[in-house]
Amino acid sequence: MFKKILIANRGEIALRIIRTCKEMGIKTVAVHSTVDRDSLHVKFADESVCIGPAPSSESYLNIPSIMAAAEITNADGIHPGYGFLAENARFSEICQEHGVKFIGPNAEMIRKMGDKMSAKETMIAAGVPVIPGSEGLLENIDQAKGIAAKMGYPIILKATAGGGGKGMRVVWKEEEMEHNYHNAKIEAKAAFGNDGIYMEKFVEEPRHIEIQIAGDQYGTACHMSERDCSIQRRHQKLVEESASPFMTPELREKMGQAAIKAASAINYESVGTVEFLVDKHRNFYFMEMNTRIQVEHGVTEEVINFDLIKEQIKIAAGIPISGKNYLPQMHAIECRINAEDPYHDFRPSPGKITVLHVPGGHGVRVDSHIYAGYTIPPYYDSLVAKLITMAQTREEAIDTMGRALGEFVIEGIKTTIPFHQQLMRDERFRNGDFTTKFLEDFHLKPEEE
Ligand code: MV4
Repeated sequence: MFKKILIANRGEIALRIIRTCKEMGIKTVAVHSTVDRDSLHVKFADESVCIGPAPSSESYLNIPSIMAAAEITNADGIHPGYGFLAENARFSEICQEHGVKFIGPNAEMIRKMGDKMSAKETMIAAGVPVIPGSEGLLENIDQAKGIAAKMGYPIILKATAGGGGKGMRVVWKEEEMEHNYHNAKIEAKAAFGNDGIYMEKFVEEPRHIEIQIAGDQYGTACHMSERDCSIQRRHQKLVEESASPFMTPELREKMGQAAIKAASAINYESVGTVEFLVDKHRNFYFMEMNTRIQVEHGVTEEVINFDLIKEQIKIAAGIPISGKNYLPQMHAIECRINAEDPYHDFRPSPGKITVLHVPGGHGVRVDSHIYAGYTIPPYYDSLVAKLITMAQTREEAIDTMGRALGEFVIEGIKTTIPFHQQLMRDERFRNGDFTTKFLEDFHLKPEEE
């Protein structure tokens, strides 16, 4: 087992990892930028190292600085959290070259899933359902028009180096193909330095349902059921839940087995997530695989009563997993509380938290790094807390969420709390009647002051 883990991250996820390390008797090293000097992850870790100035390119993405911090503190493992270096294949490789275990998959696994077209080809070969589309990357506009004519419009153009919604273009009819094709390529080149694009049939009003999986170093893989992440705004998830209100036991079994196939196809080692699009007929299609722990992992932890960070660390240490699959025993919902103003297009609202009251009581979990007097810096993501509630039924979990949101007091900054309060009262949401388009038609009522 590891003796000392360096956490190459900040905020709530750094804290989350430190907590599990403490329970496992593993020492922790926090790294931080100059503006994060007073952060809780620094205070809660056994040791800390400043790795650079505020911009993440010079601190949390600064590989030489992080490797130096691991070396001087004698860390034998590095946990990347999510974001930053979590899916950087080169970083995983560098850790390996320096004899420090990267707590996540190796470079080859990250690369296989990082290129979306090759990931899709791997899935086809493994027998995992994928969205019908081009075989390989598109070569020219005429070829693109030919494939689209055969398949039928609408279609979607996606960057092979993209993911998470970046660099996508929906094309509704042939006249729109030419400029979308060009723009998609230009955008992809600018954003990823790779202009490879491919085509898929556009699935209208799908649900985004993902399966949590784990694989160990000995080829065993299992699934831990689904999370429904359909409540998104501009590809930013705002609410996640498990079980999905759209799920059936049969579909869960089928999607769980498909996710295991996906993980096994690359001999996946660590915890990970296989994302699927699910259409109204409950057909499901592989979208992408995330080779990291995700923001929303907590809802799965609550419904299966299991510490995913502990499992991830154990897998990295070479401990085998049991191989059994996990089914939801509860219902859990997560609301992302961001430092954003939901009344003004969710614009960022960094600044000092003057007053703070955190909700508690039965069925409530709060994962957060904030405290009264803490200043949210403008340099990083706007997540300030993950509020999770759990209960026997979905309806009760929503009611508990409504109650907990009402207790949550964060003064000094704007937050997404009022948005979530209105969402929890929305009839369609309460009925589980939503797709990824839901928030386009959801309009916040004016402020109640
Ligand atoms: C799609 C799609 C419809 N059809 N692919 C968005 C994120 C990226 N992982 C893929 N995405 C989509 N791919 C086909 N063939 C619709 C989306 C999509 C979406 C997916 C999940 C959650 C929210 C979304 C919002 C808009 C579009």
